[in-house]
Amino acid sequence: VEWNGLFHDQGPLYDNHPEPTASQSVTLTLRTFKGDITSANIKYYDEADSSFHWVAMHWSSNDATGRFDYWQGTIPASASEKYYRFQINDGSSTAWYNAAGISSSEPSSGDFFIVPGFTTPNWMKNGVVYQIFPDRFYNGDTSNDVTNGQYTYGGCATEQHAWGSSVTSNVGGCNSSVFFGGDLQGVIDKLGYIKNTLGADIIYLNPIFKSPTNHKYDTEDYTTVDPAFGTNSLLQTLIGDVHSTSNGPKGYVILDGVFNHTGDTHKWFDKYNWWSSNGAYESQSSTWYNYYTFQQWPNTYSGFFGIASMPKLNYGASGSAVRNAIYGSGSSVMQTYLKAPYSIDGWRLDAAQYLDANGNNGSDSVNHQIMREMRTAVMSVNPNAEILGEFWGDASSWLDTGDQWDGAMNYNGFTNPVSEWICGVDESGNSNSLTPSGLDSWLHGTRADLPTDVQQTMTNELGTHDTSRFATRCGGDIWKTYLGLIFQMTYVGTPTIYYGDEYGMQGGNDPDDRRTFDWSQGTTNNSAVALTQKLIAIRKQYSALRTGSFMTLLTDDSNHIYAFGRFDASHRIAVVLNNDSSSHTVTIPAYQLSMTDGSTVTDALNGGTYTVQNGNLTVTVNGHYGAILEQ
Ligand code: ARE
Ligand code: CA
Repeated sequence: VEWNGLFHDQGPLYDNHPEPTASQSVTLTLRTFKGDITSANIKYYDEADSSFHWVAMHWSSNDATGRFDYWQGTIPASASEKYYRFQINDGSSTAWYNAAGISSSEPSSGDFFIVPGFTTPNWMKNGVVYQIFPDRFYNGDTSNDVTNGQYTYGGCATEQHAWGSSVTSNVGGCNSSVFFGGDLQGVIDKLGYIKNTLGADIIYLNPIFKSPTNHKYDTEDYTTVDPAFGTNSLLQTLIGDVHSTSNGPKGYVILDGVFNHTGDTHKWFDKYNWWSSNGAYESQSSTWYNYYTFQQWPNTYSGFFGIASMPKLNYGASGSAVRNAIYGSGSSVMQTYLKAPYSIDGWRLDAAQYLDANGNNGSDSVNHQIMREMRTAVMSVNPNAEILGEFWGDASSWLDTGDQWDGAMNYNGFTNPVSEWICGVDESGNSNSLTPSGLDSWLHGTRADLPTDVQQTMTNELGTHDTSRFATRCGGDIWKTYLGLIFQMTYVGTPTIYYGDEYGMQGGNDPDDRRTFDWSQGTTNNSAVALTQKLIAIRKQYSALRTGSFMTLLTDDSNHIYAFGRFDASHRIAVVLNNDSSSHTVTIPAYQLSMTDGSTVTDALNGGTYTVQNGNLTVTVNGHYGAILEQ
């Protein structure tokens, strides 16, 4: 069997129902070189009977170039989750093919997934996220700025900023104590920049509820927007403006759900007696005493990473008061903001892996049980909502069964490998480099762990508020930012821009990665912003880049070239990325995308055209740049 001819994935040309209902059968297509094989079978495992089943495939057609055969087989409809692989025979040899790759012996893991009834939101698959750390984005209302001494504790920290002067009213440690006045009015004022100039349509806001720190991961009151950010009614205005089509594309809003812990100033805990009622810290007979885990009351209790200002919530058993308060039916935090008059579109779950019932930072079965209940509660209010988990490793145990999250922040399958390849350091700034072939196998492996519809809603970040800035990891070379942006906007998953990364904002680790946005750069006069605008427009134009198949075309380790295809019924696109500092003339196997000899492609980035010859395309790509060749 010629491995180089084999292809299957759950893109629209190869799988008629990547997200089937329980009553839809799934017809799979497998590609081989023409005449190469004598038979092929689907071997699938069905959770319903915990057994493998075989489906013989039949020849169905040839591709446009005549180089390939398509074989098809159908897995019958049912409600149970299934996993499948292919067995391919040519009379003398057998090959096995699944999501993890091709082998001559049968694999024991890495199969493709079928999860009937599980769908991830189309708007998330098709959108581009813009992530905002509100205190640092834009000060739209100076009347609500934090004033010196508003929160009273020590003082420290200097940070580098483009505007504003820091205010050192300090609760929560040095780095959390400087405020720059950014707010929700500032986001409203800059929606034109986000939606029209850039073309991003999903706003993910870092925490906005009342809290004494600039990052607001230590919630004081889930029911109230922080007064320095605005009011609850201004939040409604913001969401309405994002949803509105009068100022650009219809948009969506995702809020940061910090539910592993509260702040120690929350009334449930009330360490400093800011509230008139008794919190758990103040009295063992407090209504909320069981909301937390005390090893020794009052001063020894479980906190996020042991941080005293972030006492961990104890989720207890099903039906507990904490579960009801956070996601129960009715006026729980999660349901309230999903419903009118707010109608947010999704939650990002902060520190999601740690939600538990014993204060241990992560007790798996309880955690997964909580996540299942949370999904049910969210979907009952808005079945189109996005649940985005924060997890830095392989998040498949929350994603593969379709009953917990829709996607996760893609540190593991995007941020880290891309940073290592382009910048030569990982997301934490440690030296580590990758070759194109190392990069390709990393990306392939992380995709293979996830159902296709999940791959398409993993959020692909160059950086976040928890990592150093991509531009800084890459030594301030703006060309590497260009290459990072081209990669991000053409790869599988929801591109997620951390405010400022679109112009190459610099910054080291937290808190230096939260500098104020330099609005003199927030225009298409900035070359990286102009490129971002163009790339988002290209991504919006071609569904192949969003929900199409992915095929590796070239890994050239000595020239630092990585090329891949994205394609569906409408378009075939070859993306060529050059991570060398000099330009290279690259030949890629266009026939693999069924591009016919004599046909032309156009580089969507610069308008250049090229003709397919002898099955190949030859294109010259600038150093630290890319080509997006479409037909
Ligand atoms: C503050 C200071 C820091 C200081 C820290 C500890 O700013 O300089 O080191 O305190 O004293 C929020 C704020 C932070 C704040 C923190 C504590 O944004 O500024 O730090 O609260 O007060 C792990 C967790 C993951 C977490 C990251 C940061 O698993 O959940 O660490 N991310 C979320 C948010 C954060 C937020 C919190 C959680 C708390 O996104 O912004 O911090 O609500 C590996 C591991 C990961 C680990 C990752 C990073 O990859 O696998 O598990 O993530 O490294 O360390
Ligand atoms: Ca302000």
